[in-house]
Amino acid sequence: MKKLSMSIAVALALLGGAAVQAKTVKINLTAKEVETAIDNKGTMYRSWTYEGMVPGPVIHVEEGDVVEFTLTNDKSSKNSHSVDFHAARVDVVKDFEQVKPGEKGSYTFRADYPGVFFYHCGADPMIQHIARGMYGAIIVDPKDKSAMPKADREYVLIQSELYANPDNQADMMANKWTNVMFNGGIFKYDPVHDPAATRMLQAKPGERVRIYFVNAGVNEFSSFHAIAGIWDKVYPSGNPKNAMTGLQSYTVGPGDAAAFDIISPVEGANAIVSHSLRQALSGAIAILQFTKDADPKMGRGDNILVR
Ligand SMILES: [Cu+2]
Repeated sequence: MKKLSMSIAVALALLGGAAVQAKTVKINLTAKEVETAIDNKGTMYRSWTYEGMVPGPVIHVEEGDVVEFTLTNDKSSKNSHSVDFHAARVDVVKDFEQVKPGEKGSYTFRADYPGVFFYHCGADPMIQHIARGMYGAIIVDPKDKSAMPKADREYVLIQSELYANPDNQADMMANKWTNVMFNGGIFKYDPVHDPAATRMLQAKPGERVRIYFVNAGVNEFSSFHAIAGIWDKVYPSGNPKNAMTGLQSYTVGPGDAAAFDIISPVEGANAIVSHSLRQALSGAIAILQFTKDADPKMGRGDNILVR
């Protein structure tokens, strides 16, 4: 899998006589129209993507970072594409403008608010560009490292609906989806409902697991719940100042995101679902296995979003 190319330049600025670090982070994404698997059997779907994958790469910056962003639209693309970062405060017309095949577009923003934010294509028709797979998560770590309890493991889950025929925009407008997916796959992390599933989320009992949850939609609200568990903390938009305690479910609308902390006192499984049951039973279930033997690589490094 191609790693997100990201280079970091650190500049020192003198402000009021004190040295203040202003970090500039270069983020590059390439829009590509490719086939991707939408289930554990490998059924292929004509997707529009960032970096050839659904969801797109997880982008990780720190509160206060200046992000210099460039979108390259691959010359093999048949459509214009764009990126709308929900972590940015910019000009929708100039900065979120669509980029033609073979061209590049750039803009700069400062990540002023910590948390987890949706990013997606906003090219016309947006409903189709997102439904085909042009979405991802950007995590803005708080500058104050003590603002949230430290997570032992972190996972990204992005919910989206699957429309059988990606050319049929009318079905998207009429909300005629067939399945709801986490991270672009039907029952991707659920061997209970799909014996072909080989992947699960893992942690040890007692560990704090933080799930960065994004609802890409395009239409459905998610009632995000852990079956056999309780959310120790929920942070709407992932901002530490929004902490709520002891929740069973929390609703995340399309285009929204939140961070969910969970700790299990026992070994065993939790089933992470959208408790809107047509969504869960058509694919939006992920097993979180709590075991003393949890793989130390899971929920860390590149395994925050389990491919
Ligand atoms: Cu697009």
